[in-house]
Amino acid sequence: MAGDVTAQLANGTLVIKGDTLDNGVQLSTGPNSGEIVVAGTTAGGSATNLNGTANGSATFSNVTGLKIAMKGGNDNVQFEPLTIDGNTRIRGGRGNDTFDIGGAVFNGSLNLKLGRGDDKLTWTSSTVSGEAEIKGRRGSDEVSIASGTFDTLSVRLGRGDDSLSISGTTVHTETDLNGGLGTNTFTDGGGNTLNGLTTKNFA
Ligand SMILES: [Ca+2]
Ligand SMILES: [Ca+2]
Repeated sequence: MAGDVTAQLANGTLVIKGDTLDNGVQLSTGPNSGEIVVAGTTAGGSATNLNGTANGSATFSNVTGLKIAMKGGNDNVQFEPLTIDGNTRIRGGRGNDTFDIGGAVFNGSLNLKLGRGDDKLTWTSSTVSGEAEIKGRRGSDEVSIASGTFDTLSVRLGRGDDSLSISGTTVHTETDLNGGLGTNTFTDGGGNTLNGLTTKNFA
């Protein structure tokens, strides 16, 4: 069972909610300017209902903010190339969640909480214009950032043995990297300009 995900617009904010089962959701650009398509994807071996339709999709326009809460289960959140205007908040919740963010532009702040569980975030060629905050909790989290562009970047990995790798990435003003409790590794893959860099709690 891959559960039910709802996607709806509330006062301009696109609100996507999962349930306690494994959910898969993909966000991409629609055929017309400014459109965002939310689709259910297969997770844990079965289709995810998107607004009641197995691996269905829904298209939204005039989106001025984004909130995603996946709740329990092993969830998968995927961003294809798209632009999100306004602030974005993403909650992985409990379970071992996977986040793939590729070619996304966040015109605003980004607050991404991986939640408990062994979570994996793969960030490629994506930009945040406002403050970017990535937080893990209990569990062994794996965060990989390649070709990112940020104004400020804060990564806090919480409890568990976590790993962070950053390559080809520019942070304009402040970079705060904290592995949290546990035995953590930070890999500088090169090609980075990390202004105002502080690193803490990495072996
Ligand atoms: Ca879920
Ligand atoms: Ca999680």
